[in-house]
Amino acid sequence: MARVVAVSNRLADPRKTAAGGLAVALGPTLNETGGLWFGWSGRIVDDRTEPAQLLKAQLRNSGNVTLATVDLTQSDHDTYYLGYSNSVLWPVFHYRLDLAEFRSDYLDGYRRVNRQFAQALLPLLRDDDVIWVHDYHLIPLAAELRTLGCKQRIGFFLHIPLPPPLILAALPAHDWLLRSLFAYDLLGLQSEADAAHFAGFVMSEARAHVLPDHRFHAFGRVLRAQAFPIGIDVQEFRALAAADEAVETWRNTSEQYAKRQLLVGVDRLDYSKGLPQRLQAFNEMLHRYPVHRNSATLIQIASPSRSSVEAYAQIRTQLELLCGSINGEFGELDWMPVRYLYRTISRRRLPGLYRASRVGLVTPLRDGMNLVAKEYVLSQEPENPGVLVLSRFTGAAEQLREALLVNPYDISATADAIERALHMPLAERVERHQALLKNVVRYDVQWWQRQFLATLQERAEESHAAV
Ligand code: ADQ
Repeated sequence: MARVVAVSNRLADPRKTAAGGLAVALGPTLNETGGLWFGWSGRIVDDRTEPAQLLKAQLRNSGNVTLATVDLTQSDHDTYYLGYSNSVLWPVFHYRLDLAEFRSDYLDGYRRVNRQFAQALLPLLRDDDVIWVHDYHLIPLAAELRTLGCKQRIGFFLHIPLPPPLILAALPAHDWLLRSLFAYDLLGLQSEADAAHFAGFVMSEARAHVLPDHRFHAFGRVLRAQAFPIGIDVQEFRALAAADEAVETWRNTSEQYAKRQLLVGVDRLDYSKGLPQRLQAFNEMLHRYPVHRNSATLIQIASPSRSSVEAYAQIRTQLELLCGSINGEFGELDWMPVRYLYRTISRRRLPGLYRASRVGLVTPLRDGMNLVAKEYVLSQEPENPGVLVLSRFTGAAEQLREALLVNPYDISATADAIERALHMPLAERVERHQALLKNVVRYDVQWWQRQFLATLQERAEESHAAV
């Protein structure tokens, strides 16, 4: 197999345990192919740093994998990362035009950093590499690489949702972004809904021709675009679940709540995750179903995220107010309905916490996939599983049909679903869980990366054959 080159905004050392995320997904393939992983080092340097220094990647090895990183200047970080990536693309792609800050300096910074990344990556590439670029920070990377003469196969995976055409069309630079995507050979999306939005967008905005096998012809190039729903590393997570820390967390939490019913939410603190609506639904459930007072307890873990972006600071305050008001209204001397933790908890404890919880609440207003939903399912005891309450607006909802699917905007219906989950008879819980588990195990992260890379290589062979 050809050498795989992964590119993402941040990278993690694949050899470090519990690295999670992409490191777990890509680590083995990068290792087997002696691969390269390129991205931002996480360091911010002075604006007066010599351009030549910014274009020279720092290399280090992790097993068979080469990690190549570059620094960002303060102004590049503020415009490319906080600005265009997280204050324009993130809100717009999560259907939140109201939160987007369309500033031309953000777009300039985004273009500049993508160009710099391409210039720093190019000298590290070999002719037969397969390049896999990840996420919204790097949409124009392939176009920049092509301008520099790069002919290798390049695939792109979008981890966040792709909104409907009319929302995308509100982005001031949407035509440029769309053209940039056609510099890739393969575009991977999380869900069929996202893939349909892409098809609608290229047909209306670029008059693309639709070809067989998910391919589109526009701007003189052919791009294959289809859904590759991401999964979790089932083996890794099962090993975490069986290890001491998870078992201990499960025992302690179950003992502590032996007479109560636990609900759990684990999220990055982000406005897309629907946290205020979740708390409102829980509040309404306690109002309308008094039987759950002094019993149903929600542990909500929200890890700090992008706190220097204004919209994130606001959601944090809103959440703290809501938790305080629910606890003030329903709390007793020996019971608080909501335990809210504003922190990241160790990945090693997560399976124990999920397993101790009768209900998993995953209710984003919009989410590309949502891996917490899959982790929750995998952590349950098959003979006595908990119930997943899942927003229909997550990519995961296309696969996890046997969850209790909810519309998180409908507070009252979500409150009813939480009530139903708390009361669900064992036989129904087992039946739903079996179906969910089958899906999570079958479509794991290895399946995802194998499918994507095989499709990317297939495209290459076909186009070579066609020439
Ligand atoms: P995220 O928005 O970060 O990812 P998610 O898919 O839920 O969302 O993944 C989060 C990961 O971080 C999970 O493994 C979870 O266990 C962990 N995590 C979250 N909050 C935590 C906390 N408070 N403490 C400890 N661990 C926590 C983006 C997209 C998603 C898409 C993924 C992968 O927004 O839609 O599913 O990428 O493609």
